[in-house]
Amino acid sequence: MTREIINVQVGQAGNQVGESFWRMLLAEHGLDEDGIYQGTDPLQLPRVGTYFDEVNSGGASKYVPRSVQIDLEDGVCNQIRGGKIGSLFRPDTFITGNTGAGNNWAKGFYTEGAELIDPILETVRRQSESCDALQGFQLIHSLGGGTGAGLGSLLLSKFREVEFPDRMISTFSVIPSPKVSETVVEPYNSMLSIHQLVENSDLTMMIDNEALYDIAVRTLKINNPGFDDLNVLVSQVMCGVSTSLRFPGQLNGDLRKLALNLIPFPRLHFIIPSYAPFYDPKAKAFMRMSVNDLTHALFDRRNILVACDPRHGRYLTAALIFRGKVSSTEVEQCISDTQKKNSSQFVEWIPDNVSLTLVAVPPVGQSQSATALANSTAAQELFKRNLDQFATMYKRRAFLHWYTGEGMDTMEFTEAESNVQDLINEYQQYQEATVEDENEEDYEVEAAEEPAAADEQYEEEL
Ligand SMILES: Nc1nc2c(ncn2[C@@H]2O[C@H](COP(=O)(O)OP(=O)(O)OP(=O)(O)O)[C@@H](O)[C@H]2O)c(=O)[nH]1
Ligand SMILES: [Mg+2]
Repeated sequence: MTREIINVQVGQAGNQVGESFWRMLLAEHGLDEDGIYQGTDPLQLPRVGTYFDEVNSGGASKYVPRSVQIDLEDGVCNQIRGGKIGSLFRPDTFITGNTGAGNNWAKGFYTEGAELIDPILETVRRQSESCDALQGFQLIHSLGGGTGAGLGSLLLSKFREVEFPDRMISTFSVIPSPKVSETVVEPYNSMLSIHQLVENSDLTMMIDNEALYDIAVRTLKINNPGFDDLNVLVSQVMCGVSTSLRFPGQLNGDLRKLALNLIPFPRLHFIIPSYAPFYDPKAKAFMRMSVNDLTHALFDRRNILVACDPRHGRYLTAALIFRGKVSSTEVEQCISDTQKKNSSQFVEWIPDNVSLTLVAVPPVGQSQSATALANSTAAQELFKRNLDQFATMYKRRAFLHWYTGEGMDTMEFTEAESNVQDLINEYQQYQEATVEDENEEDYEVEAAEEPAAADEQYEEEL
């Protein structure tokens, strides 16, 4: 049975990335821009229902994105509506305001965004009612602005605490980089968002604009990459990540199974994706890679979507997805070789921590590809980068009045700071942990801490 996912895209980055993702998804499932099936591969339709609703249109089947498009200003959504695939979305799934959140997380979470929450939840509820067996949500948003970050966080908390407490919540979260944007308060918005994601997301795929920018310049040879260029990369990765959810395969067939294999501890659900091949479209020769090359590329820093170095950390778990005609024995051999050669980079206290999915359908225009989802302790580098930028300004309380002006308490900044610091410490603790740990008490402390943290959150809610 196909279990449905509802896509929710919020803010400029959310909607622009989302549009690019939907276009690629159409092509992958053999659907044209009107949602009519034109494909030839019998594997394209059996699980198309993961992301599309099938509706009857004049006797023929039409496939419509199960998606809600949200923004506090209407520019980007209007562009999507008027664009190539604009008429594909249900008109009543666009929800926009006209003020914007002006890069202010507090406006997205507490004021402007909060005013829009009822119609949004109403629309999401309606989408969920037409599902047979909703598995959960996928939120696309940036963490650096006001709407995707603030209103996006508010939505997650409503899903988790009120509307859909037992559904899986996954996010594709675009992390800000000074290479791509110059807004000074981005470290604030992004820290406040991570603070929320720790509690209210089950599985967060981190998409770091810094890494996207480097891949576009270095591998794709684009001198001055724009958002369109970056978003194609994101879509490739999103299609890679969701492959096992959309096509028949043996492993990780839904979000819960995927999360089960990837998340050994509930707070540590921040996934570092990598993908291969990213290729310069002008250099077609690069497109064919051996299984060995693909496997190597997945663990190569240059193919990783987060600007961090996995060699500085250790892999807790990883899920690898290979697409196209590849031999399973060959892939298994390559993975096992990689793990043996770099054994110190994989924690030894989770045996078999790399799972493998093979899907016969390759991406459009390619003969094969590979995606990795890594839960690596190197994620702490990204959080440290953010924490440092945050702390430098927060020490002087710079720009804080914009947030307190929307009724926000500075306590929330302090809490976000210490929550992210705790997260970094947890990654470090598991990075150092061994099978026979001398400090058994550490684990007991850790085990006792988790329910306490949950209590705290519970009290806050009250
Ligand atoms: N990869 C990518 N990043 C984007 C895109 N658009 C914006 N960003 C990044 O997202 C951050 C800004 O957030 P936006 O998504 O523009 O903001 P918003 O959610 O619309 O919120 P407000 O405009 O502040 O109300 C910056 O870090 C930008 O670099 C996009 O299309 N692709
Ligand atoms: Mg905006």
